[in-house]
Amino acid sequence: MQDFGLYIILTKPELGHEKVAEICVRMGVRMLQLREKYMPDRELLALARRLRAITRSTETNFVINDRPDIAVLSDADFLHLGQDDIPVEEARRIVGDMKIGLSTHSLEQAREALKKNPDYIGFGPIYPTPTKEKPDPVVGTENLKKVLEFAHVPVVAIGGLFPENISKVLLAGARNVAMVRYFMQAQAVDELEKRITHIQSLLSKSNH
Ligand code: 3NM
Repeated sequence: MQDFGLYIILTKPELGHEKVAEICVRMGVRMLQLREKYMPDRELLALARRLRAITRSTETNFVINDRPDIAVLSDADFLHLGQDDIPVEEARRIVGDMKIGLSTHSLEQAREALKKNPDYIGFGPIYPTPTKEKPDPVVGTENLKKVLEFAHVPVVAIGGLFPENISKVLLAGARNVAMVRYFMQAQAVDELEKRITHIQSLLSKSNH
């Protein structure tokens, strides 16, 4: 799989899930993940299907976090699994050959995860973040560099990323970045569009 650049995670978006998804499609965001840990299952499935409808046949891949069942039922493009979720081998029995991404929070976890042949791995938290309930210890950009050296699939840097601190992450070699608060806290459509454009342009500049 090729690097995909910006990876947007939907967790309680101020603008609403559908609105953010529409904007991501319009702006060519390649990865959009639904991550709502506390939504009742029935509501989550219905939302996942609406987001699938918005992203279907577009450049925007639709990713379901944590839930192989919801990923299959909503016909998602990817399932994303964390360290405490169902192991990838077990998830495979549910999702078949669906693409899978794995979260990792240390060099050791990254090495182990890569043995499972995921389509990409997440690596973080790069910086402290209150977004995750029990965040792992910060990994920092030096460890990110090391993972980028040995990973043979795209690595998504995540955790505490904002425009103010992202240049160090890009200098470390990151080609894919995921951010929750920076996008979810945008209060207006034009503000979200500006934020997406800003990160997309930083990513494309650092690619040269
Ligand atoms: N995963 P924000 S950190 C969902 O370390 C998630 O794998 C992480 O949120 C990891 O951009 C994180 O608001 C939250 O800091 C990132």
